[in-house]
Amino acid sequence: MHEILEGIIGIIKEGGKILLSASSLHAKGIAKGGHANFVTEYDSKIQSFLIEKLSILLPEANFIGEENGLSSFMEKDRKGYAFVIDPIDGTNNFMKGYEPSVISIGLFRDGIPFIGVIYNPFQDQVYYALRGHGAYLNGIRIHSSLDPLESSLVSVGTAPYLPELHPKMFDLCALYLSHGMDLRRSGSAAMDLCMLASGKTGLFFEPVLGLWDFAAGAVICEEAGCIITDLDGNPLTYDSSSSILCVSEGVSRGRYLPDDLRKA
Ligand code: 2AM
Ligand code: CA
Repeated sequence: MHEILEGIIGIIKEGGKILLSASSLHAKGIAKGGHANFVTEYDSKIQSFLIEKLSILLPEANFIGEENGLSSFMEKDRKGYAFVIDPIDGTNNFMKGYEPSVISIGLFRDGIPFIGVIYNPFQDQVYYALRGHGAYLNGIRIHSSLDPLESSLVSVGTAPYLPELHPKMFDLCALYLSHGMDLRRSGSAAMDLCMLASGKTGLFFEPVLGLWDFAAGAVICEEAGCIITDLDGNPLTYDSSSSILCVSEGVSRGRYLPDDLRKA
């Protein structure tokens, strides 16, 4: 499986070059047809590239992804291998030239993600993990922070596309701002999970995320000593969208669930 992991890392880095070339075109104002079309074009371009290369690497794998009507999780994906890919995570950042935007690739075996690879091409940073073998950033082992919640940064995903969730999201922001050190908002859930795995933050939450937003990051976080659940503390089922609450090893040693903090 280490060979498959190495293969995915090579492919994601090539995909990152496409993402970077798009952002430099963008910076020069060459793109025509508006932001949304530009992004759609690059989402599709990167996704097609990834599918082509990953299919050669592991021909028996299915694909689940955000773009171009790829399947959502189906019964067939519970058996064997399935790649869960997000060609550009942080789409709004990409549209605005606000970094980072990343590529995320998770590999499932029998319905559970066991390889996660996330590439931030702007800083040439590849985060990866193979279940049971630790988490790494550019070849160097990473571990989540041992700090408790009160001295940890908390990152939030705002679920901007679902206004009905905003009151709940702001309520959680207030709760974690009062129990943590401060709040951060990156715009990419995959990157938020990498920041947690590498010890920069202590807790990340978002009211709803797609499977492709968190699948790869979940493996990386768990291998870095984090605990990942939904916002009620239930284990993830990895078959659909979910709320996400992920904490570092240090934060996991104290109270951190919203209901527990409200009672405290
Ligand atoms: P994207 O950039 O690939 O769209 C931002 O809050 C995070 O939520 C990003 O990781 C973003 O992924 C993700 N996101 C955007 N639209 C979403 C949707 N409709 N459902 C779930 N997650 C979404
Ligand atoms: Ca995404």
